Amino acid sequence: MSLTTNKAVLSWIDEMAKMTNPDRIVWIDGSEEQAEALRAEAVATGEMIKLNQEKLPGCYYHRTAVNDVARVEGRTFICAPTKEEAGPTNNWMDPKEAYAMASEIFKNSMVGRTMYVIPFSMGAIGSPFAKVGIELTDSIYVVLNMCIMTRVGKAVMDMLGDSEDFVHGLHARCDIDEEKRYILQFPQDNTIWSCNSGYGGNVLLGKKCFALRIASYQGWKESWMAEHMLILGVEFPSGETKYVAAAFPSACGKTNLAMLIPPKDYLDKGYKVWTVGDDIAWLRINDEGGLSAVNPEAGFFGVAPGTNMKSNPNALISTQKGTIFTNVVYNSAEGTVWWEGLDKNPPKGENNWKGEPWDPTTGEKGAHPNSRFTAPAANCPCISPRWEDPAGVPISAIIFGGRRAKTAPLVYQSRDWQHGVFVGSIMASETTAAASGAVGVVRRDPMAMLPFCGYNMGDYWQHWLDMGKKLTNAPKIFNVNWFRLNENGKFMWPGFGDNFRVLEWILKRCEGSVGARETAIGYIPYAKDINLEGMDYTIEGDIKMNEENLDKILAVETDYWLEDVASIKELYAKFGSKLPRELATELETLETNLKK
Ligand code: SAT
Ligand code: MN
Repeated sequence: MSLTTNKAVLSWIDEMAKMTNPDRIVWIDGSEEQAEALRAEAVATGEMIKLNQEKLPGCYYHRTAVNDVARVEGRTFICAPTKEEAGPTNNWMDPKEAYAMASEIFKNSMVGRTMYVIPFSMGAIGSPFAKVGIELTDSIYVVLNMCIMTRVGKAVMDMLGDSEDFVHGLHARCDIDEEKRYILQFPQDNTIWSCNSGYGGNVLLGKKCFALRIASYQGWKESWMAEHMLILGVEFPSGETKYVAAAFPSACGKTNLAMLIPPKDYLDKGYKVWTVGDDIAWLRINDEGGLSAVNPEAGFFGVAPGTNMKSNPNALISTQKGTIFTNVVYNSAEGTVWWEGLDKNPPKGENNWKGEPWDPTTGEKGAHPNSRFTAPAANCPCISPRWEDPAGVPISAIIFGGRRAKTAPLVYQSRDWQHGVFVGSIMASETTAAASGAVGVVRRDPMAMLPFCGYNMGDYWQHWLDMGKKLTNAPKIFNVNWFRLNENGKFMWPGFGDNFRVLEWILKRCEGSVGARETAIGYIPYAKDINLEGMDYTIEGDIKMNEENLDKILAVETDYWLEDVASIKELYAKFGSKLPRELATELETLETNLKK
């Protein structure tokens, strides 16, 4: 039974079915009955394991193939008409060649299998931000994950009506052959083809493929922005809430920041943090000439290892019902799950994520480092009352960040929007060799969009600059670095809940109620203006966090910055004439300022 009479939809499904040749086609209607039947089927075939329903109601466990545990950037392509449109930071394939090559792989790939048709909305149904996608897949695991991560079912097709404006997503597991694994985005065709994977961002096509790669292209064409950003709200004791959006490369604690719990002193005064989203923000110009943002997703696809009641209780609580766990340790005796960093009691006599016998006392990891939970956002104890607001939330500040051992101060503010775009474009993170005190290998990751920008990043930067010109009430742009190390490789800032103190300074800057020191790189706080009250952090030995030590994390290290300038020049050189002139000017200004 089809959920639509939309001719464009039906003829496309027909065409894809002719190619993949499934035994049957099943529409996903978003009902609990259908989802429950699919769960039962997945359990019967061994695709999923039902967990202890008393301890973890509605929760399931899944293992992927051993060769299929993460996104594959090397096999991800932007299939734009020309290589220049994909730009120097993306893999490119000619669309005709890509379709021809992949058609051979998809051909008859669903013989003996079911093709599920998943109509999904990114953004709350009916919101002016929302966009429709349809994913065809032969994986029940994908169906059930999409039902958590997006809004699925009949209402989506009703919203689409007879429009042709939907993302055409095709996924087939095929043989999970790494050599034939392709994640192909065709931005000009509103199309995504993904084959030979069954894992996360490769196959949950609403997430990185649509909500970032395709949507970033749509945003460029339609004057909005799709960004790799969390969104959170800070509620003040007065009851007023201000929102920020923040972009970080992976492994910088994005989910932790999104669900931050303020230090006790603040909680006692009535401050609170609300989560709107932990990974993706879609931003549009609002009536006030500012930017409003929605989280287009409906769930969290979070990294499990390291998540515990201390590091992120809100995330852990979110996973206690209706959640799918992937590649963590299955505790078969209890019907529960475990991962490194959950607690100090790994189960004994169980198998690791691969399903092999595993002895935790050897130090071998039981869960894959990129093992995940897929949890409904509605489970989150601090989910914002406005997380599904169709109009989005107004953004006061945009925050960029990275993991830098020495170079970046704890926080600085850009001089204006154009400078802020520059600050985003030079974002970088260091490999955690930095943890041993050495400065790690720098990977530049502009706006944390390096693997997610669906078109030429030079055009993307120009789009940021152009958006700024349309904003009369633009968010202020900041950069943070929670990961500054001292000479002995010790973290100089505690991170986690104490990051709230930096958020407070940022929001004070937005309302103009606190001063700052102008430096070569932008505005830096006076140490006295970051509240350290009630903070009890020992950097090392008896060196405690105080104003004097805070000053050290706020210092601009000119030599490191000059090294950075050289590396930024290398990045910019790749773009040739696509590099916006404004960014070249900002880089010159930075260099001149540093050499003064
Ligand atoms: O697998 S996902 O792309 O969804 C998550 C990630 O790798 O950032
Ligand atoms: Mn992400």
